[in-house]
Amino acid sequence: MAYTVSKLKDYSQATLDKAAEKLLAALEKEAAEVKSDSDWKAFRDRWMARKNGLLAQVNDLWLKPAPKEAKRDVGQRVNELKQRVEQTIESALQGLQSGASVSRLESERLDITLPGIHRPIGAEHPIIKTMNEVVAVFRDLGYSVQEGPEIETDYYNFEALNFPPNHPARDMQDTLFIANQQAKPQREQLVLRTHTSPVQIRTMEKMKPPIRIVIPGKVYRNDPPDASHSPVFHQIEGLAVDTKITFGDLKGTLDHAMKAFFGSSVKTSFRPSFFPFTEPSAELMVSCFICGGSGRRGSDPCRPCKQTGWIEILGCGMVDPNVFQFVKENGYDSEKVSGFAFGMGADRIALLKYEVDDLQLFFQNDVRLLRQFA
Ligand code: 2NL
Repeated sequence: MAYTVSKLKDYSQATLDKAAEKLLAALEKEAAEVKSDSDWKAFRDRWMARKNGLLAQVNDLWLKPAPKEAKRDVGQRVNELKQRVEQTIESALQGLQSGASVSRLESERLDITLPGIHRPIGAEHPIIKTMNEVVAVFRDLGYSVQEGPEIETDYYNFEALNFPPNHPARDMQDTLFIANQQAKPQREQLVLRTHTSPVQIRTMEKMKPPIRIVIPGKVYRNDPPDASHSPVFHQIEGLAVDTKITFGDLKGTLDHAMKAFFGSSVKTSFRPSFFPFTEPSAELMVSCFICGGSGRRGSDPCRPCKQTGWIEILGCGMVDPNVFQFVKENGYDSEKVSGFAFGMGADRIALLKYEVDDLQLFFQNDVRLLRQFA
């Protein structure tokens, strides 16, 4: 039976004590039964509602009819009961909330010892990997890395690199030109850079000698794609300028770099060559790191070196004084400084190193190829 407030039969201390005791017992019992927010609201309203709440009834049935001489005493008791009711309602709410936060902790429990969710991660592309490895070799020698724009002016891409005005590389056959440049003077006309060499000129314009730099980057040529060509490919160039740099420095530096990159057992060999921006120029051959220089793999001919035992890796040479002429005002006086430079194709080196036989595989991004580098 739910508790109800009834009239007092008299206003003696004993009757008042008993009535208060009954009320408080009911209050505690109901508070203990509050299990949810809606329980609590019903509990609060049953006791506190202005109209006909139990406290309002206490007021109406106990205090109002009390005779004058008992009013003070009854009023005080009613006030005490009112405070107890308010406190009990408040602590029932708090009990509900702390119970809720315990269950929230329970539901958000995180076991950090469980294995994580496996997400497949990407891998460095073999060309980028090759570039990073080559760059790391030169970083260890104290070279800094430079980068520059892929859209270049004729000046930086050709003129300052000692290409004569009618050199075949300036032809539409070889170079990708930006459209609608004819109105500009030739040196300002824009092309997609055909090598990373323009960055060497830009660096010499902003940094005085001595310098040691490597430049990795994308370059462009008007070549249709096939197993060994692509309109976009990658180069790594290097440049060292100082007083008294000799061809011996070039040979020693590049021999070390090849051993660091391909393994200490490779040999190097230099053969005469030609580039517009170097004099003298050379091609660097590395003993075949696939067959060890024998030209054979077991009973088969070695394909990467075409049975010669040697693989061409890069072009190099001593910086042509005509190139220094363009940056002479920044301290590059060919009477005072000399330098060597080299350039290599990262794509070709990656093809050889990983024995991939079609350059297009590097640009199709088929996961079956890429996964092998993960
Ligand atoms: C190759 C050959 C080479 C250079 C690049 C260079 C740059 C300046 C001055 C002199 Cl600013 N040289 N770069 C020199 C020799 C060869 O590249 O076969 N690259 C794929």
